Amino acid sequence: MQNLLDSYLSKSKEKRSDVIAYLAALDHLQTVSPSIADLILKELVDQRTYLKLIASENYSSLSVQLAMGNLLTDKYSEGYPYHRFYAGCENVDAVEAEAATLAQDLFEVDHAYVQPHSGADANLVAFWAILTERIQNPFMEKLRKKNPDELSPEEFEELRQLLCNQSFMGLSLSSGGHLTHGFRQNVSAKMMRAHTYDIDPKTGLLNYDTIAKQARKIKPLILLAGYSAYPRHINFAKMREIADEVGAVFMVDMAHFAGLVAGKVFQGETNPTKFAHILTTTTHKTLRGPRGGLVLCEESLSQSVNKGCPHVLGGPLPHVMAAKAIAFREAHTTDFRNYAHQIVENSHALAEEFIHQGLKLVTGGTDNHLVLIDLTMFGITGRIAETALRQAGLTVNRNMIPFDQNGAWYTSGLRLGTPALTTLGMGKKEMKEIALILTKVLKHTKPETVKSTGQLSKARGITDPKIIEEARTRVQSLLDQYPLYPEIIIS
Ligand code: DSN
Repeated sequence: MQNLLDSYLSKSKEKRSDVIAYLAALDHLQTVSPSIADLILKELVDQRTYLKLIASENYSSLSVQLAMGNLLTDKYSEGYPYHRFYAGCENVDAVEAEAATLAQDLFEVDHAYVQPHSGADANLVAFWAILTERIQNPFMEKLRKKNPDELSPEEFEELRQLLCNQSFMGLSLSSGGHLTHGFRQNVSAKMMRAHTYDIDPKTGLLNYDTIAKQARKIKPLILLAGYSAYPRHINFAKMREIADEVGAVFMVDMAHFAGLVAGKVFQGETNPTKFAHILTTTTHKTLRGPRGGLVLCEESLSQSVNKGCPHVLGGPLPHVMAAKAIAFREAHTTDFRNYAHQIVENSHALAEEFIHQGLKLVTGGTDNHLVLIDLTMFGITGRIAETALRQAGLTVNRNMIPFDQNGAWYTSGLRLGTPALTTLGMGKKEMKEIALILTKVLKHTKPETVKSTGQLSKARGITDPKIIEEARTRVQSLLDQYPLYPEIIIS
């Protein structure tokens, strides 16, 4: 069994306390559970072996990771700061309050709720708060004055029906929206009446006039903006105007681009915090914190949002809230702002080279951290491309393109993002090289023919092995120049 701390101390001139603590923890885990320690190190090796181009992933700092590995995990703390259902929460109160204050300052909003375990949870908390606070009708006005325990069975049933009958509008999955924005099989489409809006089929862009027309017809309680796979800016000022015109609450899910908001890349009409009544995000994507969620809102929604646990969520994770506080502090620095700007510069560079190579990109380019490649010109599905690229040393994810004929499993697109590689320090030159490697692999990949049917497979492809080998060598050269967590020395 190797001793990671000894290797570091003997091979490195620097003696960083975060590294020492981190490696000592891993060494210890090797003694209590060699299999788990081994899997953690295997994951490190895996992440070091591939170029990570998954748009929703990143590499968090050792400090963020260290903040999660401690006794805070042992504490139950249902409720919210200074209002708990358990005794002995004074320190968790302070942790949560500090994380919330840091988030409020970072995003310049009235209120932050740092408990959600994920972005999907954050969306449920936000939906629930809006349903609780913003349905305008005499029945709800009456109920708001009552203790919920005092509702008669008839009133309770009427309430349930009323909640299910509320409408919201979100971007459709096939146009780049998230599952929780009203995808039929998601709970979001069942707890309310979900209506989705699409991008303009001609331009691939949001058309605010079309969205406004749809909103006037539907008059949703919630107008939701945000995406998982839309490579362009959203004009949040226009979306807010539409919401105001139809009397909707304007909610933004900025899970993908919260780091670009925190890093002041998205300003003016592209900064959602200036226009939304309520915002949600994950904390682990461009924001580069621990895996988790966050709700931000104006004061009038704060009380209901704070009741996220126990009304919507299970017990908070105080150790993760501590790590969120560390990440929000990190995001408050000039370094982080430079990082956020570089993410977008890198994304531009990637897109430019793809276009130069003749590839088709959805919307013809990007304004943010992601690029969506339309693979139809190659005659392969996203699934085939994803597998070929993984063999070549690139981790990407297949994704639907708007109005995709191949559905969500096979898809006709690839979504690439620059947040993780930018964390490693890569810049425009490396993005160009990556675009060249990736294009070459795609050009030399063909679908297999299914013997039994004679049809082209959507799942299996063939790539020239020489091309894979060449790509692997070029990928390795990039990985060698920009190592992941170089302080963790595995012999
Ligand atoms: N799974 C995330 C993504 O990859 O975009 C969204 O939840």
